[in-house]
Amino acid sequence: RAPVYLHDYRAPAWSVRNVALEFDLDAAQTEVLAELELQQDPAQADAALFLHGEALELLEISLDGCELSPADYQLDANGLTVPHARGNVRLRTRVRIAPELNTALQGLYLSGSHEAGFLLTQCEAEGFRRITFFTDRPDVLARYSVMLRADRARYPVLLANGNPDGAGELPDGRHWARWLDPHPKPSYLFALVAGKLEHIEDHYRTSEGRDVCLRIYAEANAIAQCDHAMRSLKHSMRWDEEKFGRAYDLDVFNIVATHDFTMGAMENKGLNIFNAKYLLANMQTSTDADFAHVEAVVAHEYFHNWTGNRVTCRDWFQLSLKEGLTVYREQEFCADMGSRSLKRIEDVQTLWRAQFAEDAGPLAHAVRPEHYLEINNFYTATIYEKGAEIVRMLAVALGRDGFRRGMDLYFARHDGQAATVEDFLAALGDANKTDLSNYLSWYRQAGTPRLSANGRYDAATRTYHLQLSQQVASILLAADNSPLPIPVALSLYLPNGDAVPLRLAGEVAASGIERVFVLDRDSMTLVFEDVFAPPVPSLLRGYSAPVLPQFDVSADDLALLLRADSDGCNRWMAAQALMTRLFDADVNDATTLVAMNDGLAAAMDDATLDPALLAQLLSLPADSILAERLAEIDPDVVHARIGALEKNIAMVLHARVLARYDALSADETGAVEARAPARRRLKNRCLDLLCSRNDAAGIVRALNQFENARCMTDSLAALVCLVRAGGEPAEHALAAFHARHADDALVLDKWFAVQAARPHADTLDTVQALTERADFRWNNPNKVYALFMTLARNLHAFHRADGAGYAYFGACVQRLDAINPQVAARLAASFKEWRRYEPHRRALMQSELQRLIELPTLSPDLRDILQRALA
Ligand code: DPP
Ligand code: ZN
Repeated sequence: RAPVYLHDYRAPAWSVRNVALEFDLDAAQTEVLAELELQQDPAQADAALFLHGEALELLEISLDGCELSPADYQLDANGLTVPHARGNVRLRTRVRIAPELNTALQGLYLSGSHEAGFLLTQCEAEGFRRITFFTDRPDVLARYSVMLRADRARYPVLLANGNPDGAGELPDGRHWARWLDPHPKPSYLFALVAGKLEHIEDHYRTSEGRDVCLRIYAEANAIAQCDHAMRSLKHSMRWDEEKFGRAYDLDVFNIVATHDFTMGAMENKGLNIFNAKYLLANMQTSTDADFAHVEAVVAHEYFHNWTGNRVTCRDWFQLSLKEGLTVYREQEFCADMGSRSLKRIEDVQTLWRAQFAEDAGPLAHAVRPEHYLEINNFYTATIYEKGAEIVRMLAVALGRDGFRRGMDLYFARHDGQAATVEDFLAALGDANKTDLSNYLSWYRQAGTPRLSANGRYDAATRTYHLQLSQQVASILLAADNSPLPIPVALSLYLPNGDAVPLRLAGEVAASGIERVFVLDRDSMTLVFEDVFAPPVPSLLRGYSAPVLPQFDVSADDLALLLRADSDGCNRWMAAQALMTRLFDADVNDATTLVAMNDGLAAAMDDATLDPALLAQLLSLPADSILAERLAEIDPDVVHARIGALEKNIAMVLHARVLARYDALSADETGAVEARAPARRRLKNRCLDLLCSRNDAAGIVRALNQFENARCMTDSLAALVCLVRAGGEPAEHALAAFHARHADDALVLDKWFAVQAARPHADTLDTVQALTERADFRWNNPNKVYALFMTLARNLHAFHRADGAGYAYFGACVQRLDAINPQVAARLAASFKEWRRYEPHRRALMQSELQRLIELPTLSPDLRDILQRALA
């Protein structure tokens, strides 16, 4: 395959206005008849008609009613060329495909077993070309009419995009249903579902007065777990009307759950398809975190109806135009539904753990890349999470009303179009009579920029000079390495914990205690007046820009922020900074240790503190973030230092943690209501600390919690502690958990993952043994991720010094590549930081990557990852 370059973009030579599809559905063999009304761009009059198509068996082809002979067209592995077509033509093709052999889960495939499964599609990014010949690119928007025919007993439910347009019976026990989607859409948003599914139904009346029938479809054994998703959907619909003025635009909105899905979920127009993991929820089988994920993903896919579907992407380089923007909208929705600062902390955690690591290694890429080999490999933390951070910076810089004005103009200008990042920035800027084009650099530069801050207090003049400066990422200097606009939200705190009213030199009056300054040069100095004591700067409040903070503040300053900052996110960042310093010093830094211990103790004694925020304050930064602190990563050092830090916290806070655990535990009701999850989060962090030294006091509580848990959150948290401690109680608990949930695939995923996470070198053998079980399936992405994504994060097993972890993992990637290349490529990316490791492991990882890349057959997806990792 040849790389695709952004600068090669050309408008489509051939577009499709209307398409009529007819499916004769069957798991073994499905026939697809397609009638395309094609239109040639007059400016590209000599361009041959080319349609993408892969793994299609062509049965019939005609142009404007005349059957074509093989001399009239060319077929190759990428598609179909009809050289003599000109102007406006009607092309009709009939193809045959084999859904049940489709283990890549792209295009039309079978979920579940041959006898009882159902048929469904996944077309983003380039799956539609595995269904029929088509101009399979996002800037070709067509109106679809879809006729589905299938056996009624086997496939009673027949769904496609848009509104239903009739249904009826056919001879031989077959039936039909027709669907009409009035909104022109790109092919990646096409979807159909056929099978035996139950549904729940509700209604929603839009602000425009449209009555929408909402349905969620799932297999019979899961239909009782769809209510939370339905509630989340209705909340999302209301929120998008209130916050962005966007109402839904069809008479029906359908969601379908499947256990066989490579990604999280898909926003197909009017027919969202979800990985069951992000749709089903029930207190007995789902954790509080699962509930939150369902709410977030339902919202995310719903919000795509405007940011993605009504305004789509011109080409796949603009992927973040829909994904970053939609993640931002999802984050804001969740913040409004729950706790804003908690949500922000979780989002920052994800960014630091997943995106910063990606951005620091060989797979780093810009939010808008300039080229790609395999677009499937760009559904990354950078496109999603960093993309959302850029939108957040724009929202912070423009303010709430300004951002809304900008979004209104973006929708007004581009509704029904395929847009670019430039279009987005222009709309936001024009609506606010400002030029935001310098934010394009954020989309073009890879790597995490650093922000440093140095303060100087002058007691004589009561002024405080704060110098802010940026350093672009040290790796991957892009063609564009101009300074970035970095919105810095800041406050100044006095030693007594009061915030200073902010007045810059030259201003007549102070305006507020928090302000946003945009650093758009290499460096700038802010001079604040009327500062009556040396202040502690609270910077990047709410984490106002996705930069790596390098602030010159003392441990005592951090302790002050941990105690007194009115921004929960910054309190948490202060705690994280203290812990990181202690990790750097292998806990041998008395001043920082005292500051952290006192700060955490004070937080535990503060009865007014939100328990969920307290749980976050008590949590260490992720292993992967701490590992990055070392010049060369040695997993043994990382593990030893984290253990020492954790044990210090457990020891110093022991009495408080024990008392808090017991009190929370006595109050536990297993409820789903708003404050219960926050209390459970704190309770389970306490349990974690109590078990960190393998004390009897902790283990007894974990056993007791496991036996008496009223909800999955508590049961799973206890199981994790028991499995970490190992021995007979762990074996017993694992067996009991399995027996209790043997027929629930999603709970079994947790059971697999808990074992793959056990911090021990032997976990590798455990994982190997688990793959031999009848309830493990290599062709099910959820099962594979539960075991192998978890294994890849396991410092002890994956990074075993003898290299067995790498060799086994590599062999599994190889095996998976023949089944589902996207899954294989995602797993292979786990090797991405190989160069950062100490020489011995570095060599072992490199040789495994080398072995893989020399394999005779590799999918383009996996090859792309391996090439970039080794480059
Ligand atoms: N477009 C999907 C999503 O992120 C991914 N397939 O919602
Ligand atoms: Zn999305």
